Amino acid sequence: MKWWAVALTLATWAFCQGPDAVAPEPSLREAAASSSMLIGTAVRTAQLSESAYASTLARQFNMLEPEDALKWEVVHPERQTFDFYQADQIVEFAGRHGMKIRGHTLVWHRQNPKWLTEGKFASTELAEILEKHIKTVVGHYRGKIFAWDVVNEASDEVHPGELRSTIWRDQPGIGPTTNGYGYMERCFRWAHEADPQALLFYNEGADTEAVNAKSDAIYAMVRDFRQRGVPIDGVGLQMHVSNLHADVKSVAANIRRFTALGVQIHITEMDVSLPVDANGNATAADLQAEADVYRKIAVVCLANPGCTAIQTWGFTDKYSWIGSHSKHTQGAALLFDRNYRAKPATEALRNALAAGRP
Ligand code: 9MR
Repeated sequence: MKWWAVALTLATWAFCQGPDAVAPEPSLREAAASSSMLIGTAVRTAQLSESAYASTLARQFNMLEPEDALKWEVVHPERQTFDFYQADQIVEFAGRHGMKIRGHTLVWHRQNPKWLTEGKFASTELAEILEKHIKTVVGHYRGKIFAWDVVNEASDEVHPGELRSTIWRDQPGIGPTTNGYGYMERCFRWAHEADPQALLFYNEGADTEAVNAKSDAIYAMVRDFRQRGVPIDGVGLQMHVSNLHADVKSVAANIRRFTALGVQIHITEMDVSLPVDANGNATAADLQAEADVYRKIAVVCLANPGCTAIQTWGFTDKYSWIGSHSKHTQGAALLFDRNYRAKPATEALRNALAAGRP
C-alpha cells in the first residue's frame, strides 16, 4: 500500500471513531516486540473457522502450538497411516500470520491410538515404530516447526524423581534405559536427525516449574544430556496454576539453574484456573488475582534472557481443558473471556511485556 493510501485509511478510521476515539490497545505480540519475547497459545483446529477465534489469535500472538493435532491418536491413527490434515491447517494459519510454531508432542503416555497401546510389540519393534513416527512427523514439518516437545511428562507423579512407567520406558520400553533416561536420549537423537535446526525440548508440568525433588531429577537429566552431547535445547515449564498459587521465587530459581546449563526455558501451557459459578463466571477479585499471577510469571521470565517464550494453554475461556477436567467447578483460566474480551490478565501480561527485559 502506498503511504498516502495508509494515511487516508487512518484518517477515515479516526474520523469514523469520532473526536473522543482512542487508539486501540497494543496487542500482546506488539507489546512483546521490544523484548523479542515469543507470546504463544495452544490452538484447536476446529475453531480456526470461527472468525473471532481466528482474528484474536492472529492479532494477539506471534507463536502457536497445536493443542491436540500432533498427538499420536490424530497424526498416526493406524500403524501405516499418518494424517497431517489437522496440523497442516494450523501450520498454514501460522504461516499466513507470521507466527512461529511449537510442536507438541512426540512421546507421551496419553492420547495414543489403540493399535499402539494394545499391539503387544516387542522392544525392538516398538523402537522401530517410534523412530519412524518421530522421523516422519518431524520430517514433515522440517523448517516449519521451530521447536518440538520431544518428550512430555515423563516424570512419575507420585514418586518424585522417578520416571513414569509407560510403554516407551518399560512396557516393554524401546531399549537400553541407562538410569531409566536412555529411552528419551534415543528420541532426542532421532528428532535431531530429522530436523537438525529444530530446538528440542523436554516438557513437564505437575509442580516441576519450581525447585523440588521432581525438577531436581529433570535438572540432572538435562545436565547429563548436555555434558554428553545429547541434542536437547530447552525445557518447557507448563505452568498450569491452580488455587492461585505459584511459588514465583522458586520458579525464578529453577529457570536460573536450567538456563545456566545452556538450555532455553519456554513457559509452555500457562493457565490460572479459578472457582466458577454455574454460568462459568469467576469473581472480580479472583480475576484480579489471576492477572497478578500472569504478571508475576511474565516478569520472572522476562528477567532471564534464557526464558524466551510465554505460551498459554488456549486463549479464550470458551475453549479450555479446565472445564471438563474439573466438572465445570473451575474455569476462567485464560486471557480472554468467552466473548473474546480481554480480561485483567491480558492487560497485566501486556504491561509486563511492554516493560520489556530489565
Ligand atoms: O488440552 C488438551 C486436551 O484437549 C486433551 O483432551 C488432553 C488429553 O490428555 O490433553 C490436554 O493437553 C495436555 C497437554 O497435552 C500436556 N499437558 C497437560 C495438558 C492439559 O491436560
